[in-house]
Amino acid sequence: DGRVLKEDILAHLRKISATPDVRTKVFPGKDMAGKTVELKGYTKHMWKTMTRSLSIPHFVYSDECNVDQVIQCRNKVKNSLKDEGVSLSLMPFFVKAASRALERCPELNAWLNEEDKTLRILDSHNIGVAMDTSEGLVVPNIKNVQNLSVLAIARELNRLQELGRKSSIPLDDLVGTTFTLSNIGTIGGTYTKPVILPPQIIIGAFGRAQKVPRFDDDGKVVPAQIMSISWAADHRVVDGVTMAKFSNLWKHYVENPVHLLIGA
Ligand code: CAO
Repeated sequence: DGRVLKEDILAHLRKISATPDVRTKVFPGKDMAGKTVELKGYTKHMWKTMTRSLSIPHFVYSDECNVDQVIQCRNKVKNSLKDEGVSLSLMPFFVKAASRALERCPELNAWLNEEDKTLRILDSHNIGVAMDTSEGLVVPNIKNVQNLSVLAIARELNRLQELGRKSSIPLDDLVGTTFTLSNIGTIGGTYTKPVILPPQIIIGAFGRAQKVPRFDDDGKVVPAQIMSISWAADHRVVDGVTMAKFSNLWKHYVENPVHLLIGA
């Protein structure tokens, strides 16, 4: 009579578990099957840092950001910069926006000392960029972003990406990070919850920008490039209002990138 009975499900389960195809199915990465892989390099370091992060009470704050203007801005100069050997992506704008927002919220550019229960506020905006390399995840930083133009940040990022490709980022580029950004949107994914890298107290992450319908000021539906942003803050020392204030500032700079092009 069309009903699926318990016996039907059991019969189906017996059938699929007895099918040789299912049991001996070959998955991609077959050569790795049965092998024990030793954790090394960047992955070994990730184990240590992420285990330490587990003890941090994460407060996650998410929003969306319209990246229409910043994309237009980048597209206007992308090709001419390429001729000069500079690859300009969106990331240098995001990094500069973080530095501008930190100028207004200096208490977020800080290291937490858990033993002393003190917060060391830092002058230099050494902004770490999570980077996917053949050796795994690594987070080199761009030093003194507060003194750098968007173009100078792009050059630095290009240098670090080149070193990352060769897995030869020197220690000096890996130490002293005060604030971190992670752009998983280069690969995919709409939302992500980032994990703080102690002793830092904040990390930001971006999803993939996508063209979606939004209302304009006149109530008309218009296409907009929207990117999700998520900030994770150490809730022992950062409250939600401070996080929201910082996020609004960052968003303001990215949505109005002309402000990023004026000054350093
Ligand atoms: N949405 C849509 N497109 C994006 C994007 C986003 N959020 N971010 C970058 N893009 C675009 C870039 O503009 C570029 O476009 P073109 O091909 O038109 O030039 C393209 O994606 C590739 O960018 P890229 O990777 O060359 O450079 P980038 O500066 O944007 O990113 C870096 C640099 C280091 C962030 C990136 O290479 C990377 O490694 N991302 C992965 C980070 C990661 O692993 N995070 C997870 C950490 S937790 O495990």
